Amino acid sequence: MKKDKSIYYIDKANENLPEIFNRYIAPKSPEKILNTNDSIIIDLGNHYVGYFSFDMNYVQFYIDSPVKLLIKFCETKEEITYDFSSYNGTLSPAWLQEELITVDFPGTYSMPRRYSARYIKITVINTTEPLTLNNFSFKAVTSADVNSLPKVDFKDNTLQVIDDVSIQTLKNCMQRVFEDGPKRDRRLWIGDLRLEALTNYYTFNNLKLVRRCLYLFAAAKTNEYGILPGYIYENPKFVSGYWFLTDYALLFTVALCEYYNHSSDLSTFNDIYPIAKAQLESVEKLMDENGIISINRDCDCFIDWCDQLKKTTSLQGVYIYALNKMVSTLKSLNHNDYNHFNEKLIRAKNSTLENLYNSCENNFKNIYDDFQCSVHSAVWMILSDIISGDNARELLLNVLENEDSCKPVTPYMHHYVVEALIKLNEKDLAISYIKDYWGKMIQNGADTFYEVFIPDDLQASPYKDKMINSMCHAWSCTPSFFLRKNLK
Ligand code: RAM
Repeated sequence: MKKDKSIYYIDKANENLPEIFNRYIAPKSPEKILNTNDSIIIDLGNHYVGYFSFDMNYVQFYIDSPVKLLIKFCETKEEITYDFSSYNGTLSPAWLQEELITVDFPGTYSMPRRYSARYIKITVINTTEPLTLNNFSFKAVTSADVNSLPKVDFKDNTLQVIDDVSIQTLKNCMQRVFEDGPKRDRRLWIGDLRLEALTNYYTFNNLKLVRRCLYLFAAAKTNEYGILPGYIYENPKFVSGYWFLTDYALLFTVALCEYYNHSSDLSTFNDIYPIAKAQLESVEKLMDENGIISINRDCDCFIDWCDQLKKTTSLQGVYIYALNKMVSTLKSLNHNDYNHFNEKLIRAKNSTLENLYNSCENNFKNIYDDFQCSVHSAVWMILSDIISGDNARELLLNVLENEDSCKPVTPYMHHYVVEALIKLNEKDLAISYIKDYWGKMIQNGADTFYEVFIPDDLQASPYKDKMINSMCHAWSCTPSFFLRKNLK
């Protein structure tokens, strides 16, 4: 029965395969005769995702042996100088975008793989005669229709540029699915999907792509607790992911509710609702006697790439946040399950207040999180309405300023800080937060926003080597969502 249902969901996802738009970029050809060890750098003028081709020709004498070229695709200028052979990170070096190719004959050479780059460096490793390289062409691909993008005049140059870079980031991640990063991992993750979908609603508004992604997750194999995997693969065929993240599973229900609220597509909502409902109910198996969700190896939790972070309070916040979204969506639908979920919401709020909140000190230092103070827990407690008004404002400003509190690492977590500021009606603070954090990436030369950015530690990487970081990463595109929705 379950198997048939998952085939049904995959079929629905494939009915929603997006149209891919192509744009040909023809960067200038440096007029240079090249010999062994010479190299050239091609600048595409902006960050794009796509396919590269070029012409190779001999100058005077036909080249009587094959030519070896090393071709490196770089998302940033800094990457041009990296020596990939010294890479020592925890993820596979095969993600690093560099190819050693052999060109047998003069003429056009088209590289089969899709790349994510602004700069392309070509080094001649071996040639027996001088040669030229020119007629460069980069076929940029995306499922974002640029003609559907509403133009907005922010009357503020910094915000205008932040919006442009956010949109370039989102556009380059919009492919057959909402990818997390077009260099790496090139796949669909729930946490990224939720933020990309939100930003998409206020920019390209490609509903078909959101629908496709929701169906793909609906088809996924849940773990023994009934939790969805954090990611799926879909190319060349659907394969369910292997890492189960409770916060991401809960955000799936958020993404479905938001999709319905934005599109009014009731048939998709009804189709996928059983999966979303199961997420909210499955986490109950992870609750202790106080009603607090526990984290274990089989049901992990992401929240942020922050090693020292204790995550129980934040996860509890994500749970209540998801319940809240579900309850208000069911209410608007006059749905039979409204009372069922509303009761769970009331219970969850009470147990959270009782067990995680220190009302005397107005903070969430609790035994579950080893009395740790973090921006993460404050933000998720605000977003889930556990605290509000002056208490919430005081706590948030305190944890942001406090030197000892655990701070966000990824633009993903910074998104939720801004969301909390807006919820507290601190619009000016939200704008300066965006200008400060995302603006610094632009000062650092970003054409697209990064996977990880810590202004005081530019070499930071969750994978122990910055070379593997994705420098165009979907979850960082949300300034356009805030600016276009709340902060115009
Ligand atoms: C990384 C990616 C992705 C994120 C997961 C948790 O592999 O950066 O965007 O969702 O981690």
